[in-house]
Amino acid sequence: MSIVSNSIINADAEARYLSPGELDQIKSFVAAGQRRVRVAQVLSEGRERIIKTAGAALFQKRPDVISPGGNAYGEEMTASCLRDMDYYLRLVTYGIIAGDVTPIEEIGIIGAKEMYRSLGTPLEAMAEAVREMKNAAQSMLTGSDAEEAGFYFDYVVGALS
Ligand SMILES: CCC1=C(C)/C(=C/C2=NC(=C\c3[nH]c(/C=C4\NC(=O)[C@H](C)[C@H]4CC)c(C)c3CCC(=O)O)/C(CCC(=O)O)=C2C)NC1=O
Repeated sequence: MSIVSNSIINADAEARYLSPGELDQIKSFVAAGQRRVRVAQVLSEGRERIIKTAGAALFQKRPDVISPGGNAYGEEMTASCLRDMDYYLRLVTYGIIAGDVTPIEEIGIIGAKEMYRSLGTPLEAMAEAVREMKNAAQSMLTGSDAEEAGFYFDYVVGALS
């Protein structure tokens, strides 16, 4: 949830106006809005390149996952793997827009580790895939834009590790 809806829910629960502290936080959220939209746009438009580059880097570092017996072995499984990378990249753009990791957490993190364990998907390789997407994404961004995006990729890496 974004800081705006969160603050409103908290204030209304106590039937009060937004506090000066809440208004200050909303002010910084709004001030950084253009940057967040710009970063999410770059990642959305660059999604194919990001996934292609990151996928190639992952399979080079972890050839075991696409080798016989590997979790992403075979055309169909490799496609599922790249699709999962696309899922996480999409969730990262949600986080960037919301200025908050909650959408990522709710959609893609809660229960994810257990799910991957039951599928036999190596979590370190999944985290590595997200790290590679961060690298690919950061080559399309500069300065504070790269930093902004990096925060959300790092969150996913940490949550899957
Ligand atoms: C948006 C929230 C969301 C997520 C996160 C999600 C993940 C997700 N990944 C799955 C499978 C999978 N995920 C992978 C991924 C990989 N295997 C590897 O070795 C690599 C490390 C990695 C790619 C980087 C693979 C190969 C499968 C298929 C496994 C199988 O069918 O046995 C499945 C099982 C069902 C299916 O195949 O669709 C789910 C639910 N689904 C969702 O709705």
